[in-house]
Amino acid sequence: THSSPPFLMAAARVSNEGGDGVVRFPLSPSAALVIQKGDITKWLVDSKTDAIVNPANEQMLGGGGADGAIHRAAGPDLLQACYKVPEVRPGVRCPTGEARITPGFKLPASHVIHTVGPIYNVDSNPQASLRNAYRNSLSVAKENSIQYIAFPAISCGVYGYPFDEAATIAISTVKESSNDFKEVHFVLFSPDIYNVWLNKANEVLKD
Ligand code: AR6
Repeated sequence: THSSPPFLMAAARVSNEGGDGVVRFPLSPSAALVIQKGDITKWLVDSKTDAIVNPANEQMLGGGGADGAIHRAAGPDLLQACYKVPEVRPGVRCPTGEARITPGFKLPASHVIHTVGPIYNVDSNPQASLRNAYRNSLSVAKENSIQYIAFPAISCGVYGYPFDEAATIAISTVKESSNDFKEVHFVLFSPDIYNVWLNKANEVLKD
């Protein structure tokens, strides 16, 4: 907005309607991690090499939460594209921890990377599964020459992952692949989760 301090204006390549609290952490001379509040379906960068990550389920045909919002904003073509993703076993297009890419259709983002985080109380190794969801999303992004990518807090809604533990995994995993991207964003809908992520980034990225 017009009232943003100049340093935040410079940091915010994003024009995220309704988004605020944009905080930028430089990871290298050419890469940054950006944490902000907001709705990931509105995330917009001035680039065609961009993607948002959808916290989906293994069936990959939509659902509630962010998944539902992403499908509504993308329009029905997204569901058609999801149907075309081959099943790896009956009813499963994207196993837990893996990732698949589709176009973004009516979304401001050019691509959607669908990933499936663990159901915290069901998965036998939720830490490994959550790390895989972030890692595989980033590697699918890299394979598709994505330079700007936005994540929500995968598994932190319906799937019940504790925020603090999820933040540690999310931020440390992004840090590992920071050289592959210009900007990795976390777009966080819930103020509680935004605060946890910000504190964790200050802790993990301090040096
Ligand atoms: N933008 C950013 N974050 C959002 C948005 C949004 N528009 N809407 C919700 N969130 P969840 P999960 C946050 O439940 O835990 C679906 O039914 C939300 O506040 O969307 O991985 C799928 O189909 C929370 O912090 O995903 C699966 O069945 C975070 O996004 C299942 O839910 C993730 O919450 C996946 O569960």
